[in-house]
Amino acid sequence: MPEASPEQPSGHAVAVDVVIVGAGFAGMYALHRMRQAGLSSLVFEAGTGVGGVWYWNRYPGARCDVESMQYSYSFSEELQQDWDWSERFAPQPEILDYANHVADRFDLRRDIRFETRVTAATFDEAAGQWVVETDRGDRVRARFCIMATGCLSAARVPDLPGLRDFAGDCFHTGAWPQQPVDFTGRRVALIGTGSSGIQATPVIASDAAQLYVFQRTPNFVVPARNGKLDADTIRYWKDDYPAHRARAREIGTFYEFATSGALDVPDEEREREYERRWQEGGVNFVHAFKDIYLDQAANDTAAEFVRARIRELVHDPDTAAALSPTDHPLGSKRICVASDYYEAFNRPNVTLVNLRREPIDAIVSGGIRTSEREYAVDTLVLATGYDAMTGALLAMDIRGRAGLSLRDKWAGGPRNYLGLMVAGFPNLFTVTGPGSPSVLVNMVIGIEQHVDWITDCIRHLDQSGAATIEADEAAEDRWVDHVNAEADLTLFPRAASWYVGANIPGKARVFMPYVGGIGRYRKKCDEVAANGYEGFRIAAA
Ligand code: N01
Repeated sequence: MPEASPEQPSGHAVAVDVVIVGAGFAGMYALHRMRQAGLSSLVFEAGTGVGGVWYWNRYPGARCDVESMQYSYSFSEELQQDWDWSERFAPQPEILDYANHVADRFDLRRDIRFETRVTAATFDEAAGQWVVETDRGDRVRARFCIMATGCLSAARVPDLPGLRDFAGDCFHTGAWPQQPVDFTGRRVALIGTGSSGIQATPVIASDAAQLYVFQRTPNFVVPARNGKLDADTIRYWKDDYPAHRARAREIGTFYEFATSGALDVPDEEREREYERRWQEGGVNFVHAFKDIYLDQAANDTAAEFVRARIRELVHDPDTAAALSPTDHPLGSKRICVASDYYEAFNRPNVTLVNLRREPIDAIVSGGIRTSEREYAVDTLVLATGYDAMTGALLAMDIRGRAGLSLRDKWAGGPRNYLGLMVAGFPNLFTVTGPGSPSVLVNMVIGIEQHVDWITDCIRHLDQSGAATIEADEAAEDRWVDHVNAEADLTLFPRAASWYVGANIPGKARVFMPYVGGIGRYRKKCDEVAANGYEGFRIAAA
């Protein structure tokens, strides 16, 4: 086992047991578990602080759409008892406070190198080590490399003609400045109507002189009905957190999962059920019937319910029609949860620009020119999403055996086993990688499951005197086929979403997350481990 010394000029070790890339929720927990396992570890983080997605996404209105009592670590009973959430859906600053609290409480910062971006990771076959390089000139050797780089962390700035000519301020929601942006009296253009743009719209509208929302594809938006957390809800969770967490490990997020199909019940009953969930708020709406994700006719009933609400909420019929999604099944793009989104379009200072009718010709120094007219703006907000799931990994030059490049291997879409390891890349783990439940479940649960599995795996290798573990190609092929087959049973592949890489020109169209559910997936991972890491090749030094 390499010692955590000598040191580089930066004060960090040149050799450690484990390099972890990223200090978001995954990287922080990985560091904690590696330390517990007695492994020397070093984390590289591009930001100045911990928190990952919650560090970067400081845009106005950013908050989590998983309820706060569920969106937190479960590994420490003291932590989950001590921490107090204030709202049903936690706002970004509070989640970032939580991440900082965890970093302090578990003394994580001393092994995190901030403002340092990993540029390359190369497997040295002779030494059986990864050589990790950074933009600060670090070159660190590690037996294991844990990529905790996040699923939605590579912000995508679209290739809009003239973008560089824009003379005003331009911000991407996923790389928001540390200091709050003051929109008071500003004319603002917001491009993109995914979860980020939809959350930001009403908040920016309340300050800006004028907000133009440039929409290419309308999304389904359900109301959050956010509010202060009441004492009874907090008590419900805290009185028996371990049991609730144990259940969450099987089901993911707590929703009311229905047992009947949408068309199995009379029309009035179906409407009542949608209305009840609409009034309660949150993602629970999509679980009103068991076949909403599976059957187009069932899905149509939910989609039409939402379109009817849009027509009620938005006063101008043309705007309501433009805001109504018709080109993808509800839920096949991540459902958006927001407060006062549709209502914002009734404000005199908010204008929807329908890019299907008037596409953007160019960004000009004073605003945006469409096929119809020029919109004069001072500030541009790009809510244009991410190169999801693979973008952050492929931004690094990762090379496995015989110089095999991950970029080349994944040119036709990500291939791996269990979303955890890639054949040809020994001892390199991906936390919530493509092919795992990841973005389709409460991320913290997915992260804890992966990090626990990785920790057990490394311990197993050390106890058995093994040096490397590597996914077997045949197992990888079978897993990729299984992930695709599961997705094909659902309506997910019918949308041109980031789930399939459709938002990135030239990216292979492959459905990336695993839809089979966290409980089933966990069982599979546990069985693989119990069967001596079936589907992996383990080798001695
Ligand atoms: O990104 P998106 P996001 N010209 O990819 C448009 C999570 N999240 O940051 O659909 C014009 O969903 C694009 O249009 P189109 C959540 O999982 C969670 O909003 O490609 N428009 C789309 O409207 C979410 O799904 C939370 O036609 C362009 C938008 O930009 C994921 O992050 C909050 C364009 C991008 O939407 C990503 O959400 C926030 C162009 N050239 C995010 N390029 C919560 O927990 C792109 N667009 C609540």
